[in-house]
Amino acid sequence: MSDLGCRSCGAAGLKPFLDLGATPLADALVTEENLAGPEGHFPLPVAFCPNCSLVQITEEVPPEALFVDNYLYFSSFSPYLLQHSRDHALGLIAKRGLGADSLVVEIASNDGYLLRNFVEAGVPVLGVDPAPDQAAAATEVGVPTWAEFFGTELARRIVAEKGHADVIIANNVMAHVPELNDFVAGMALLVAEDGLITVENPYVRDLIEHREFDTIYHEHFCYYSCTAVDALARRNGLFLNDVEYFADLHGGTLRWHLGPKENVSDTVKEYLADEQAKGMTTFDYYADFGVAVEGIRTELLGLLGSLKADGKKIAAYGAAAKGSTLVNYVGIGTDLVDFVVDRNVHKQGRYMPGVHLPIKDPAALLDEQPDYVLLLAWNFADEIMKQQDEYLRRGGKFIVPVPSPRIVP
Ligand code: JHZ
Repeated sequence: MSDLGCRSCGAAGLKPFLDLGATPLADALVTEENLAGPEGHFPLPVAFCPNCSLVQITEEVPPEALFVDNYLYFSSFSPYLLQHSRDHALGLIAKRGLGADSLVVEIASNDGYLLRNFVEAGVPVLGVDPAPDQAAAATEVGVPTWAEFFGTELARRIVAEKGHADVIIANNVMAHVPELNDFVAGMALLVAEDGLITVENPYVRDLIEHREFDTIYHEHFCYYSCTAVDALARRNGLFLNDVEYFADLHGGTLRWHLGPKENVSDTVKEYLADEQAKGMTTFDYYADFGVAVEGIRTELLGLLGSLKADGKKIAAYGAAAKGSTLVNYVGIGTDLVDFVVDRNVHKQGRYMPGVHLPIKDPAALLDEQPDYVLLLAWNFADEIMKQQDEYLRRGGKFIVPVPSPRIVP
């Protein structure tokens, strides 16, 4: 347990409520040559801050080890995410009247999946992403990208070279930074006086209520409520002015609108009141989560074990980071699951961290027709099931692990 206090407000007295044990780094997929080599395992304890309501992990792996070496997550493998991102970009262009004189900066711009929509419309952009392969892929599709970590120091350099940003977008990255206040203060420095910052992240309410424990891993330092974001923003000279909800994105995502001027919408006020009413600002809301998660482990192990005992063949879908948490925490090795499939060609041919399930092309589902497929990327259930209609038509079934294991259809 860290004795440094809360990552956001600095208060002491964090209250632990879940311990996922020592797990390997979720995206550190193992190559064939390294299978016999040593693999780091790191503790994964989760705590709540009674002062500012931020949920956070209290162990720290250096960000370079998480996002620079061996980081294989490319955003462009989900058509659903691409459409969501395009809608966001086109909406911003229209609503903010963006054009050739504007500047849009995206932090964690990955392979340019989002910024390319602005480029297409003639709006100048800058991507920021420390992952070298993703930054190179973005540059190749015409999205200028600085392969660096974002914070106040980089924000100053961007302002000096390019001016202030009319729009800053930070999707699925505010969870990924250990120095939260420096990150948000950086956005406050970079945004224009009348500019807008949009930040997307999975909602901690959905994590708890839908038992999405597998979205907890070392890359995700924090798990946000509106209450926690509001406090974090204000501390750094920004205001949480609006919020949108996307139920189907990453298990339930919020898009927070932050700005340098206070103009708080009724929707934000309703979310803040609702979080109070639900008890999300108190420890009790989180207290039973560990027991619920242990229940999922027992149930899933029982289900997979009995299917195996009946001679069934089981595979898995999605070499996702969340998949790594799940198979390692539950203890799902090659004795239960033969292989994992994933469309990301960079992941194929490697092995899941820790348990070393081999990763194959999704075509293996039709070639080998396992009886069951454990859906590790459950957040893309609709998309994946549509794509696997032939596997289903031939009698295949999926096992969805959360909120509690169930067989579909
Ligand atoms: P996916 C990611 O986590 C990355 P992960 C990151 N850590 C983050 O913060 C969260 O999202 C929010 C594959 N796939 O995106 C692609 C198919 O094979 O749910 C991915 O490898 N076929 C930054 O890694 C994996 O599944 C498909 O049809 O937990 C999904 O990983 C689709 C749609 C995906 O999240």
